[in-house]
Amino acid sequence: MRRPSTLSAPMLAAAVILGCASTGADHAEGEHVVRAVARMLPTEGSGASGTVTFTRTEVGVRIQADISGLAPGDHGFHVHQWGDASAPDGKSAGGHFNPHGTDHALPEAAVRHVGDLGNLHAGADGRAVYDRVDTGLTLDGPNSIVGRGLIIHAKLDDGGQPTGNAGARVAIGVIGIATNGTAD
Ligand SMILES: [Cu+2]
Ligand SMILES: [Zn+2]
Repeated sequence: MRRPSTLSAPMLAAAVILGCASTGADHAEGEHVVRAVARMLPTEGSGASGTVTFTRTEVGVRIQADISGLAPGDHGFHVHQWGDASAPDGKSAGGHFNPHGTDHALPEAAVRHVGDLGNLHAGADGRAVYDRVDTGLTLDGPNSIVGRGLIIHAKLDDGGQPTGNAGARVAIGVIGIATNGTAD
């Protein structure tokens, strides 16, 4: 369920502070996820597949995607709420991962869903490569995307409400901890 947009300012501030704290590498205890991966598989009727990695860096999480089998052009790319790929059409992943109940936007916007990653651009050969560092999502804490779903859509995410008008889901993956992807 989406959190109502009437989320109080103090609650929102607390959420933001927790989110920022979780990006630090100086936690007193515990193991931290430093690298996560999603194997993307085609939904029913699609031929799109590939791999996406998420690597913690000093300045954010570096996201690297290499996807093949797409229609040439732009394809919305988002972290969705649930890491559930059981439905053939990918709908079991739910809506965009949006822990702060904000509006949808493109990834460079100051306010957006945590899961808003913009678009993959596929060339004439159907291959899309994406490589950017994101400061909105994390691999630990309340903004953590580990265990969530990753979706590639049929159409362009135009930044419109409520979810960018990106259409059907053509590939789905579940974001998990990569091999040897933790550190103290
Ligand atoms: Cu999506
Ligand atoms: Zn969104």
